Amino acid sequence: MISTRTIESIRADFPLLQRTQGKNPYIYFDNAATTQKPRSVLDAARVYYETLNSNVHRGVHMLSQQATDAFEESRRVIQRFIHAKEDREVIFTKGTTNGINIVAHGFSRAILKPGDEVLISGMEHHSNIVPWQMACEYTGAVLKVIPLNDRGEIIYEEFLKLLTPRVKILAVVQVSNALGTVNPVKEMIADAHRLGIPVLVDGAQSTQHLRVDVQDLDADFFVFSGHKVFAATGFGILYGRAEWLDKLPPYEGGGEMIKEVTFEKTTYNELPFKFEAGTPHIEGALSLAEAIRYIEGLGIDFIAARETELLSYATESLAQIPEVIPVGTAAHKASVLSFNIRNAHHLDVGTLLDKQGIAVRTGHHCAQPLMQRFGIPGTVRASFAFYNTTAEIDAFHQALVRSIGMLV
Ligand code: C6P
Repeated sequence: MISTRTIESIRADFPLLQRTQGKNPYIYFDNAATTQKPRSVLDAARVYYETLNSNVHRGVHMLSQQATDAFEESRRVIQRFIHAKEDREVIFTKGTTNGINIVAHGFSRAILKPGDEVLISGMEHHSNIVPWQMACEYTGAVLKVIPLNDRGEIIYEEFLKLLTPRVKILAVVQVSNALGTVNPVKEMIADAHRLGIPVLVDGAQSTQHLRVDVQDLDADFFVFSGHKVFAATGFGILYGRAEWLDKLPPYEGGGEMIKEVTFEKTTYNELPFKFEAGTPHIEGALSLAEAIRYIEGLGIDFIAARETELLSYATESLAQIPEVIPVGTAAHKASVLSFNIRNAHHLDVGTLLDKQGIAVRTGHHCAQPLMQRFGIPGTVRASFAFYNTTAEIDAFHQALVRSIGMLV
């Protein structure tokens, strides 16, 4: 726990949080979709273009070398943040979706055979379903799904039953974007490893809320997106244990990922470059490193504690409204409150909240199979970051009551 700063001074770091709608401050409760950026992150991208702009790993000239140093220093900042053993295990990607596709493609080319199984959970985002379905389609492997209970938690006994030597990879989300459920991934990884099964953890919704230590988790792969961690869009991380990354073929061919090219044959570059074809998103890397410095300045434990408080305050607040039907009531949750309003459509609720200056997300949240499990077309989702306040939650409560008055 670090921060002793006031919430007002923290909010002042985020230009977008100064926006208003009409006379009221704008309330941003769509942090699971993307987070707002502190000024230091915005400055990192601007300063890069103003003082360092050049291509990395390519030039002998001063600018290119300085840009390369800053770019590779970002990799080490990210390595330390997620506690990876080596910086070559940190692959720069376009985001979570891209990271999962790189691994699923590698498994479809090098590992999966007909009759093998890929195990995922019933609460996965489409980006941790579709790439595996494609891998199964190409290889004849079979996709298996861990069922959920009515609270939106993995049924652990069912998970253990599905964990057989036929499973060649387990791919599971650490925090569900649609329910907020925090999965016991450390325990799941230990159980999978007892059978020698590698595990990919989708950290898109966990890295910004919880302390991530890939070595302590013993994860084989861990993916997340910069834009959900207060940094730029279009940039993310695939962490992979070096032994695994060495085993998988590259995803894209092109510049940077090669050692030597002839028309007859190409040999591939070492890690991490084997998976980084083409000119990278340089300012994306710099902005993520800056966002991590910002997070570390506040303290990830401070962030986690503050968000736990906000989530329980909001949960209690909505429990006072009889028309609210919560969706996802797991014992262990992070920062996401999904719900429906009895006899109202989630889209109408979201639209009325928007008219009152409150941004929430509505719909299936890119988790259609999960919505099917609950027999609903979608939910209203409020998702919080450390810069949100209980006063905003009070305003949200009042706006929701007004919306319900108009709808039911
Ligand atoms: N969820 C949401 O509003 P990308 O788009 O690659 O940065 O992240 C994909 C992704 C993968 N896994 C989980 C658990 C996610 O939540 C997301 C993105 C956003 O919930 C946009 S759909």
